[in-house]
Amino acid sequence: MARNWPIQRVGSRGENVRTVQYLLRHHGFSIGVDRIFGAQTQEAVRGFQRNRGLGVDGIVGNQTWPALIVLVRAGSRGDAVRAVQRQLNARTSSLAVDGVFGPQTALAVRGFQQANGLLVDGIVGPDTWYALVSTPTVGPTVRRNVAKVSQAERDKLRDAILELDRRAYPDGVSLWDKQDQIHQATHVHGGPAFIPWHRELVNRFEALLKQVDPTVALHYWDWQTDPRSSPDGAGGTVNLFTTGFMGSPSGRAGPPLDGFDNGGSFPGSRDDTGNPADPPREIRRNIGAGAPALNPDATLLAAGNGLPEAEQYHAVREAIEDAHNSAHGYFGPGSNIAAAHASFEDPFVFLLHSNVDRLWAKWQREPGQVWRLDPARVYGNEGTDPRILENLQPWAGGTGTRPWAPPDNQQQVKTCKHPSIVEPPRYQD
Ligand SMILES: [Cu+2]
Repeated sequence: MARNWPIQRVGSRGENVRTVQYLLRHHGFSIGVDRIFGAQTQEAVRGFQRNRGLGVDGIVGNQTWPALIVLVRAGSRGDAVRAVQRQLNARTSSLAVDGVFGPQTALAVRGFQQANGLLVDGIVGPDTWYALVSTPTVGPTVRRNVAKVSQAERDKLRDAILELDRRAYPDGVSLWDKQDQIHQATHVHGGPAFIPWHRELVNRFEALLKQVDPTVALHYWDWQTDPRSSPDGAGGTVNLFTTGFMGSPSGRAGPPLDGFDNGGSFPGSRDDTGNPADPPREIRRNIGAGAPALNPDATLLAAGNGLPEAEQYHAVREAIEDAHNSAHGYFGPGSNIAAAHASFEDPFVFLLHSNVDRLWAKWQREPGQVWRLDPARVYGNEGTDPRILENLQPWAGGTGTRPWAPPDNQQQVKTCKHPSIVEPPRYQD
């Protein structure tokens, strides 16, 4: 099939220009990398074309792209790897642009290949290069109040969640069922790592959703509102617990989540077999009347006000976790979300946790408090706590959970101080 590589020429700007610049550097041209196709880049392209016996026009199109790209795979190093890392970061990854093709880059390449219908081999050859430079990049998405986004936006989120139960890890556990397995294996609650660990969980979950649909965002439930009549921002209300979105607010969740549980039957359920690939017996809700009785956001965020910087994180993370505990309890006796061991069997828990993360992000971004964006300072006195300094599990491979353990060995080692965790995701109130 004839390919139409995206034409890059004088005046072009953006990620593909940066890719051209990195690849020219790979081929020995000492040029700057600034995403702008100027005279210096043009001169280097002409030089490259001359060396290769191509038509010398200074334009990177169908003739020059295939000559510029090089095979990049595990163990590769240098500017061609940087080009790949930048392209992946322009989508959903947050890789270090270090020019080293390590396990994280490999994982991101595989995710990209899977999302784009390519052979999933972790190797960047002509097909993957072509997809990287020709499929549109979407900018970062913003997590918004799920009652205030459009119905289409909610549909998109629902569909992406449903799709996660149709795709599986190498051990046969679906991307959705894996979430409960992760939570069961770790239970990071009641301590300094509660908030950052759950940020990693939520970020990773959103990255999975983006493999299904790069434009989807993990919107949040504002727990100050009754999810059955949450203000839509336009004078009306939205019921989040319908067959069109998250299922029933009482009894079995049912459609559209009826494929997510075992229909209430114990035999063959995860609860019976202990196999994380089997569905849980049932997803139940028993939501109380009205909205949860919780302190307003402003009160939670002010919990550390007036304390020394080093003591503020402790105060705020406790206030947020307490409110979060009550929000879990709001789903009622016998519900999955109210049960510590079953809460991640119900997808709505991620909308609750997106809200937990929003509050931390909001606190971090308060004006005049830039120290809250600094990994060395944000946790205050708790920054030396072993729970902040240890590697986050199960992704570091320490709990034996696949694919972050043998035989897949896709370990990803990070602590709570990693920039990708301290950096707040984008939220809109
Ligand atoms: Cu929780």
